[in-house]
Amino acid sequence: MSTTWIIIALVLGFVIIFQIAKASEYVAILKGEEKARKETNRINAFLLLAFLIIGLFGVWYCNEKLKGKILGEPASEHGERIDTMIWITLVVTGIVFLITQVLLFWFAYKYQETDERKAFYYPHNNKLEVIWTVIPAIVLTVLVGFGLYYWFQITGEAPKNAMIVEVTGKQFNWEFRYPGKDGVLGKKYYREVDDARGNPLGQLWDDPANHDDIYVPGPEMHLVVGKPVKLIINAKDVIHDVGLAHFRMKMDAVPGIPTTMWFTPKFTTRQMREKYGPDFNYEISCDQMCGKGHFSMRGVIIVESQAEFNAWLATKQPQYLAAMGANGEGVALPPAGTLPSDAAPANGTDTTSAGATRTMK
Ligand SMILES: [Cu+2]
Repeated sequence: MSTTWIIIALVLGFVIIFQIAKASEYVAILKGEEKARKETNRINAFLLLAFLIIGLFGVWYCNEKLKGKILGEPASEHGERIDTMIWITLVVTGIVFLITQVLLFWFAYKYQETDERKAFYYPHNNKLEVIWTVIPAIVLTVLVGFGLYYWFQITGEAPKNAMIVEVTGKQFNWEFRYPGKDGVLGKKYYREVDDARGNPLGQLWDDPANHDDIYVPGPEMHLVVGKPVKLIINAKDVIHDVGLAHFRMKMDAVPGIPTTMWFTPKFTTRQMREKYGPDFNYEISCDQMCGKGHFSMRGVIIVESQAEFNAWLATKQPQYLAAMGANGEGVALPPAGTLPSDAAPANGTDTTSAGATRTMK
């Protein structure tokens, strides 16, 4: 039904425009072709000037209206660099934007047709072509170079003292895993994923590194202020994306390919609330359209002191114990060595982060 209406509207629109064009043609004939053209020219020149003034006012107005409403100050050192790059890019392109737009519209107005002046025919100039090709090329190269330099720092090796948190995306929430006292995440295998048996991440219980790993089902991830954190990112079903707007970080969560990124939170959640109001929360959003519930993949990051973090972690039990409970006393786990922990990744069928956790050891 709505398609029919759209077609009717389009046809009507076409007929109206056609009639207006016809009518203005008759007017031109009545007034005299030459006079009508000059009049249209004058009107167009004036409209272009008006467009310039209203347009520039609009740019200023939007900026004024939205100032301070976007992301606030970056809450990580990486974020500061990202913001610096955005500012440099905005200033450079902003200056070019202003100069070119003002010239374009002002010239169209100023040099409109008059009887006293004839247009100057100037079809080509090699020198000018070279200048306006080479200068933008150099500027863009510098900007991209800056970007690459920072990108390699951000995605490069995390500092030695970094804490590790594993983030797993699934439809539709985030799950977290902390490595426990040994600082090492145990191996996983996707076929072991079994919520009913207390193993939502597919941890391999014959790997002792798993015995102290702490599973946190979300939506809260806890981090320590001033301490670098390395995120090891996984997905269980489709591609998700860990989007940390306040830290200016984002990284895809891909099934079968663990990705990483690291950053250092600069302010605690409490400090940010003092600045931005009591409702402030660091957020994890899913930045990849991942299905019907995509919008609901909101996680919250609590940045706190080391002592607060330790106290929080102390309230959690290793998932190993929960899984043992879920299996029930007397129900034996498969004996060590029978799980496909080591053979599987080598033949390429592994779709967990086992590969990543292994290289970290
Ligand atoms: Cu998602």
